[in-house]
Parts: sequence; structure tokens; C-alpha cells
Amino acid sequence: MYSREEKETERVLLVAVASSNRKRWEAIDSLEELAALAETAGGEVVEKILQIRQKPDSRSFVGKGKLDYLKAICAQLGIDLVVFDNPLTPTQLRCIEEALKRRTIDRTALILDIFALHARSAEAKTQVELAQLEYQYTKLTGWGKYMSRLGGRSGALGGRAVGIGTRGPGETQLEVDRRRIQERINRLKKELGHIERERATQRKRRKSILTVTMAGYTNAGKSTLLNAMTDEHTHVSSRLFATLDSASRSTQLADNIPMVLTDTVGFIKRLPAQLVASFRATLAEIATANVILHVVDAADRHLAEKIAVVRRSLERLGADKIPTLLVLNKSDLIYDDAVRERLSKRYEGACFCSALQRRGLAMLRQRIRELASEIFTELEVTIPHTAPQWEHLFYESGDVLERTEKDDSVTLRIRGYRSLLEGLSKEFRSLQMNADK
Ligand SMILES: Nc1nc2c(ncn2[C@@H]2O[C@H](COP(=O)(O)OP(=O)(O)OP(=O)(O)O)[C@@H](O)[C@H]2O)c(=O)[nH]1
Ligand SMILES: [Mg+2]
Repeated sequence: MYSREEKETERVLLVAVASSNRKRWEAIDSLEELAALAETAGGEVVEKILQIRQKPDSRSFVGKGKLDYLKAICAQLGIDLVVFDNPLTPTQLRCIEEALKRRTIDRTALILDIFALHARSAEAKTQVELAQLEYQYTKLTGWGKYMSRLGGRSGALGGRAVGIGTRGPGETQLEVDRRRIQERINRLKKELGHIERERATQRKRRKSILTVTMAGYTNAGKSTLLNAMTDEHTHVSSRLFATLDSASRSTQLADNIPMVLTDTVGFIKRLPAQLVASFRATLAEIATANVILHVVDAADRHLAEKIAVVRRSLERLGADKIPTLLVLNKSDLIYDDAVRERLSKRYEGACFCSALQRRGLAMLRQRIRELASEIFTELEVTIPHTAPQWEHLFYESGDVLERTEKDDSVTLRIRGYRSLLEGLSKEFRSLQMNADK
């Protein structure tokens, strides 16, 4: 009756509740972002409603009077789906669904849905499924009937995708008990643990390759920048969360300096905790990078807030100590020189570029090079044949670019971490000097 089978797109009503008039603008901005999310999920936003209410009602969230009003709106505008910007308890969800006779979800469920829609690789699918199950588990005191009728992704727990907020493993009718979900959660966690360990070993293999990871708010242009810097064609889209996998591309910075550039999933305000947890392996790529490119949409009027969201997320991932370059992307959309000036004053040291028009990339490469030269070094050591263990140690600590053998010694040209190689060669020299004495 309310499913999407008969219609192309679902007609969506968005609702947000702000706790005071002062919080009004924040809520309006958040609603705007929610609209972009709903559209990304394939819905058509028909109406947005903002309510100022000091304390949410424990049962109906919005209160009885408002519920009647929403019901009238739903009927009048032919709404299929109601999305709340605020997190709702299972009781509230059920109460609202029953009153409105419309499927009702919150922001978290909507973001989870988009992730389910965009997951391509086996890993991303596993991560999304885990996040959805964890989310459903917390809501498992029972879905309302407008939710439980609808299925999810085939496989896992059965069912078929029919509408926003129901994709992914979706189907959690009451008969699917907590134990089965918990079992599935454990299995998925095991699978992901496997992937995580595999990635860790892969990372260990690279000794002196500069690893640069893109981080940033969703839609900032990370994938476009990756493509521009590597001449690749990673999927780019104006939709939110287009990228859910961390794709790495090898390229060269300059002077034959090898570099691996990694694209990752974007951040968003209030990214569901379940997603952060299950995308740990993907996000961990960020924390192991040598350099982070924090990509932002320079023309976005919420720039400062989005930068703060990303910085907080990086902190949480333990990536806040990694050298980070702020990249003010989409500079082609800044038409006013005064705005540009203000930005460069405010974000000193940031790099302006346009990934789309491939402008400002040389400067960006130059800045990455400067950072790289602080991190990596290239040096030469001559090791006498009487100390073969040192040759072994140097081989272990960097990438040997050249090896020249002489009668009594061997000379290595090595590239690797500055701190490691310089420490090692200092130790080697002082031992050599003592031996010479
Ligand atoms: N005008 C302009 N648009 C850009 C630029 N870079 C990217 N875009 C556009 O911004 C949108 C998002 O780009 P993506 O590269 O997919 O952004 P992303 O950061 O990878 O987004 P997610 O993967 O969703 O987190 C696309 O429509 C791009 O064409 C730029 O320099 N200028
Ligand atoms: Mg992307």
C-alpha cells in the first residue's frame, strides 16, 4: 500500500525538532542536509517541517497535536515515507508509524540505507550489513507494522528491497529473534577481522612509499581529486557517500618518488556510530597514512562546520597527529576575490585547487613533496664485509635503491623513514668509528 512498487520515487516528508528557538538555524541547516540525503536515497522531498519543542514527548516525540497535523499533511501530500532528523527510540518510531500510517525512519536509518545502496565490494557490503544489524538490534523491541512488512537485501536474512530505509538486510520481523541477529553479527565481525589483518600485512610491506590518504566531508571532491592526481576514473557523483571503499592508486609525486593515494569514505555530521565501528578497517587506512589531504568544498557556506566535523572524526580515529594538508577544493566556484582572500587568511597554509578543472595540482604536489621530504630520506652507507649483519639491518629498514659491491665493502643507497634510517646510520657510524680506533 505504501511501498515503492507502484511508484517510481517515494514521496518524503522531513521532520526536525529543535529544542529552542536559538537552535532553529542549526536545525534548518541540518534539515537541508537531510533533504540531500533523502534525495541521494532516491526519494523526492515534498515537504520539510521544523518544530520547536523544549522537551520531546517520550511516546510520540512531537506531541499529540503535532502528530495529528503531520497526519493531515501526509494525506494531503501523498507522503510515502517520513524521515526524522532526530534520533528516535523504538517506542517513538512505533507510535509515530501507527499514528501516521506511514513508514517512519530517523537520520541514522537513512544514512545506513544510502550506504547499503552504494556498497559495491564484498567488504563494503559486509561492513554495511554489520552496521545495519547493530542498529536494528538496538531497535529490536519491535518494528511497527509499516516497517516489518518490508524486506531487505536478499541473502543474509531474506526479503527484498522495496524502499528507503529498508535496503540492506532490512527484514527483521519480530519472529527473527535477537539470537539469530547476534549470531550473524558475530560472523560478520569475524569476517571483517580477517580483512583488517590482511590489510595490516599489506601495509607492512611498503617501507618507503609515501602513503597519502584523502579525508573529508562527503561530496567534498575526494574521488575527483584522486582521479585528477592519478589520471584514473574512480566513480564520482554529486550524490552523497558515492565512495564506500578505500581505493588505493599508485602514482609518482615527482623525481620518481613513489606515492600511494587512497580514497576513502566521507564523513558527515552525526555519522552513525554503528557505521564508524564497522567501517573501522576502511577508516583505519586514514590513521596509517604518512600524509592526510583534508579535502573541503571551499565554496560551501558550511565550510567551517564541516571542517570541524572532519577534524573531530580524525581525532577519534587517532589520526590527528598525522601531517595534514587542508585542500580548499572547488576553488573554481569562488568568484569573489575577497572571499578567496578571506579563506586564505583564515586557513593559512591551505592549498587552493580545482580537482574538476585540474587546477592548482602542481602546487598541491609541491606541498606534499615538502611534507614527504620531512618524513622520508635517502642516504648512502658503506658497510665493510666484516659487518654483514648491518647490511641485513639496513635492508630491513628501508628500500634499497642501489647496491654497489667492492672488494672489502658494499655501498647501499636506501630510501626510508628519516627517523628510522638516520638513527640507524648514526649508530652504525659510531660503532665503525670505535672499531677503527
Ligand atoms: N565545481 C567543482 N565541482 C567539483 C570539484 N571537485 C569535485 N566536484 C564535484 O563534486 C561532486 C562530488 O565529488 P566526489 O569526488 O564524488 O566527492 P567525494 O568527496 O568523493 O564524495 P563521497 O565519495 O560521497 O564522500 C561531484 O559532482 C563532482 O563533480 C571541483 O573542483 N569543482
Ligand atoms: Mg568519493
